[in-house]
This record gives sequence, C-alpha cells and structure tokens, in this order.
Amino acid sequence: MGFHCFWIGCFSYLAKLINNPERMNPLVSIIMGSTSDLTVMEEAAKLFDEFEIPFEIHALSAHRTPDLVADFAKGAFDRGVRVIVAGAGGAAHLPGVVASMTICPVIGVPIKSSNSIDGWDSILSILQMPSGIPVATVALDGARNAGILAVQMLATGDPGLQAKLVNFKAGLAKKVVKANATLKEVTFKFKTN
Ligand code: C2R
Repeated sequence: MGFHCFWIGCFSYLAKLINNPERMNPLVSIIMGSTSDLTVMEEAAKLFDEFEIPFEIHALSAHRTPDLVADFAKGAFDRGVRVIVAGAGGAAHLPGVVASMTICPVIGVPIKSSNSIDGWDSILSILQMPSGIPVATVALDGARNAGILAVQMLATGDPGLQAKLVNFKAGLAKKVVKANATLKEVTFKFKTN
C-alpha cells in the first residue's frame, strides 16, 4: 500500500512539473506599448488561459525602447514563439515595427488609450501597413478576438486545438439559440413570432 502511494505521489509530482507553465516555452507572445494597455490586452491572456496555450507577456515600445523591440522581434521565432499579439494606442507603431523584424504572424490590437484622439489614430497606424509587412488588425480594443485568431493560426497544425475550437464555436451557437428562446418570450403588439 505504502509502495503504491509512493508511485502515485511520484506521478502526480511529475505531472505538476510537466504542466507547470513556468517550465513551458511560450507559443504566443502578448506585447503592448505600455502597461496602461493591460486592461485591454488581458482579454487575450484570459483567452490563452481558456485554451491552455503557454504565452508570455511584455511591455515594449518602438518609440521608448527601440533596441529592446528589435531584440525581442529578431529572437521571437527562435525561442519558439509562433504568433505575436501586439497592442498599442495612439501613434501605434509597435505592431508594424515588430512585424518588420520577424517571420511570426503579428496580430495588431488598436487601443483607445488616453493619448488617442478617438482610436482612429491607432487603428490606421496598425491597419495601413505598406506592402510586404502585413499586420492582421482586429477591432478597436479587440484583444479577445486577437487571441481567438492566434489560436486559429496555431490550430492549423494541432488537432487538439482544432477540437477545442470546434467546442468553442458550438458554445457561441448555443448562446444564440438561448437568446432566441428569450426573444420568443418578449411580447410586442405587432410581433409575429
Ligand atoms: P503611456 O500610458 O505609457 O503614456 O502610453 C501605448 O500603447 C499606450 O496606449 C500611452 C500609449 O502609448 C502607446 N505606445 C505606443 C508605442 N509605445 C507606446 N503606441 C509604440 O511604440 O507604438
């Protein structure tokens, strides 16, 4: 019995060791121009937690820390990173500058930050990239969609992730079915259904 417990203990210790995120190599890198972007960008982090995808997260600025940005972008692929999710507000050059120095696909998240005029400055800075250096741009503050898109990119070569995405989409469909059941109960004089 004692011997049996010993092996169970060993296996659970090993499982914990293997599943410890601090020992995993990140597949995705979330970067942002400033920690003031974190309230938006944490939505991507939550999504990766949901899908159990190891990720790293950094504040980096093409304007304020150009050398660090270059080191990060040039080393990302070799460190195992496969997708970069980059958020920035205002004159949002970070996603494009990173995209110019890596072969990882970059998903840009425009952010309506305090220095932004109305968000359009950030959207256009990220969206209107010159030919040759694409940045996949999501909606203003759309970090969750950036996360989903990153998972879809990773899933192209990963059947486990494909199955999780199928479940995820089924969950979205269920919500709409439920919404229609609720709408059915709403009454209006001229409502026909
Ligand atoms: P602070 O709150 O630090 O002043 O930043 C950040 O993404 C943030 O939304 C205000 C805003 O400035 C943005 N920022 C950029 C870049 N660096 C910082 N757009 C960049 O390199 O693109």
